[in-house]
Amino acid sequence: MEKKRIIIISIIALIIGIPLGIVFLSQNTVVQDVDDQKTILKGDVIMSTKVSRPGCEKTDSCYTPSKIVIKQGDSVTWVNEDVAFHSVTSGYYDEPSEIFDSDYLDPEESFTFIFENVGTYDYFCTLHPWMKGQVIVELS
Ligand SMILES: [Cu+2]
Repeated sequence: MEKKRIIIISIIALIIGIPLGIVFLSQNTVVQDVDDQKTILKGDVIMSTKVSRPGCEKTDSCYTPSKIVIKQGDSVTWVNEDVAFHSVTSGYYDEPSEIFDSDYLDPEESFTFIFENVGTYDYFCTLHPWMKGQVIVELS
């Protein structure tokens, strides 16, 4: 009698345990993939987590760094490390300049633009008006 009970409990444990094990395995795999991606993606400017809510503008950290100085002909790569969508769009929220526009960047997605001309380029996020940054291009 006792043996039968143990066998039944073991079978139930197996039935519950196997799917749980698969879930844990697949979760570990996903985490691994994200880690791998992060080491591959190299950005000059990062959109970090929680910038989709107002507040980052107070510490000038919506784009990190918010101001970057490069030489003429250099490129800048932005990486969206947030879990929300963002954009890198030239100009100001109420006045886009149409020099560059990343469109919506998915989490972990990046955008690169080569600056051929000297100048100061303001940019913003079309989804979050408080997100502002600047690229300063100097003579090489
Ligand atoms: Cu944004």
